[in-house]
Amino acid sequence: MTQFLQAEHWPLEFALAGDPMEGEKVSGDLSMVRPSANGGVVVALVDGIGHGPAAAQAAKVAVATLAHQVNAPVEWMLECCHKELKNTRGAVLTVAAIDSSSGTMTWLGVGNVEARLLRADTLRPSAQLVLTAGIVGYDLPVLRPWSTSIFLGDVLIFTTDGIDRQYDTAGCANKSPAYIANHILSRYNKLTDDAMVLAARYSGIK
Ligand SMILES: [Mn+2]
Repeated sequence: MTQFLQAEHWPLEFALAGDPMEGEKVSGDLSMVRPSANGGVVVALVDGIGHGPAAAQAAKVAVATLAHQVNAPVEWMLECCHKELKNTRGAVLTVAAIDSSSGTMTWLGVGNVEARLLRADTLRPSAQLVLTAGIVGYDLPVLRPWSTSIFLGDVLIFTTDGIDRQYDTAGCANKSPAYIANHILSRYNKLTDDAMVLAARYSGIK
């Protein structure tokens, strides 16, 4: 399943590729991309603990909570999710808030939703988010968001743990988000869990 989505006036184009674990009808992996104030955008990928309907329910609660907090600091988003997920299985998630006015991205992850930032300018080093162990809803660690500059054409990639974390992006930096998401899912789906890839290219405010 691959979806390519582009909303007008959003500062990025993005695509999702994902499949539930074999035997499951619903995926416990769920993404959110929403515009925020001043031409910003918030990108998140959530993995409900385990798989199946209870995992999907936890992921839905997290995404709904994030959607209400897109203008808040990312650590506040996580704290709200922690509170709202207490009556669910819990989830792991990574969120990135892009501020187009300053060209800055602030990202934060609890658990193992991996996040990388590939640079359009190959002279700039790629970045990978340092994740903190924990489960949102049960065990929230000390939250340490990181900020980095983001440039036009940079590509943000989020993957849940159904994707081999050693995935290779050689040749991907200049491809479309749909190509990148599909490429990673088709080659690196471990098939032992729900799997989802979110790829987004920062295009700035047009
Ligand atoms: Mn998982």
